[in-house]
Amino acid sequence: MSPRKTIIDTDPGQDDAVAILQALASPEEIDVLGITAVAGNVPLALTQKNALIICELAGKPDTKVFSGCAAPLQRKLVTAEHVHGKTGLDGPTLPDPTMALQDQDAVDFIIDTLRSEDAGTVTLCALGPLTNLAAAFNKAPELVEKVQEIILMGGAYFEVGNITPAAEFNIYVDPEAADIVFKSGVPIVVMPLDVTHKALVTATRNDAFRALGTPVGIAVAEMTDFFERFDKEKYGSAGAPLHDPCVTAYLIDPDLFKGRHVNVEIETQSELTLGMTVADWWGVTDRKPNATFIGDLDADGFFSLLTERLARL
Ligand SMILES: [Ca+2]
Repeated sequence: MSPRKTIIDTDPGQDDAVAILQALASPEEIDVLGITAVAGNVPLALTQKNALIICELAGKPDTKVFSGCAAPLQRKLVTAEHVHGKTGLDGPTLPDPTMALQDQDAVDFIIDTLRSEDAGTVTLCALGPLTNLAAAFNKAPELVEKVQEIILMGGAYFEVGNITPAAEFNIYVDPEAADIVFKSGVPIVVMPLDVTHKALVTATRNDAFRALGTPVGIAVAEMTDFFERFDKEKYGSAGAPLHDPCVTAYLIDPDLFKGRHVNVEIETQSELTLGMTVADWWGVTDRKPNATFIGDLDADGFFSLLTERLARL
């Protein structure tokens, strides 16, 4: 099989960083056409800078990185420095990037790519709020049907919320954008908290990253060390969940994951449950399935794949 042409839309974020590293280390499966930054975990000025830092850490300074939307479609940006630190990449000390952003806007890059590539050959991986994708769909609705698949980290059903009691961060930050994406008709695979909370970096797994002894392995271990203090305190879990790498791992080996094809709707009105992903996991409505909602993964397989790929960089 030839590698899937992929655009990675992202708001790095330590877990975004690990996902980007895994993608750039996996050219047999993933052809990274470009990385589009969006505001989310931290403001856009930092997410785009962090994307450049990660490409340089990966030794892939030729990767095209684009700057996207600085704010959600209709709302004020909510950020998550309480999880990711002031820079979004707190943990390791990484040099400022020397590579530059592309001149083109991220939304226009997504549109131009969909326009120029054959229908059904471009996959969109979304690791942050869905603002850039929704903006592209709003601007060029005729291109929506050309998307092969959207694989996104966002939402939750059984785990419910992490930024509010009802909502997961990426969907909560831009629920109107999420609503557009989930109503788009594009085949969607969702990595909700239900599965990402099972991708836990235990001490043994983090030692395996560190034991790679490479700048990438050590940086990933240090990022995870930083990231996990939040989840250990909040959830009492054995380590940090690697949310976003679930998306890139799915691109490489979908058999690691199990889910159901169900209807997922986004709450955009209620103050109480804004950004909730209402997933019809039990099939109690006759609403049409629009997404494959993942619920479980082979965690050991996931971490051995990730470690093997990071070792290549
Ligand atoms: Ca992210």
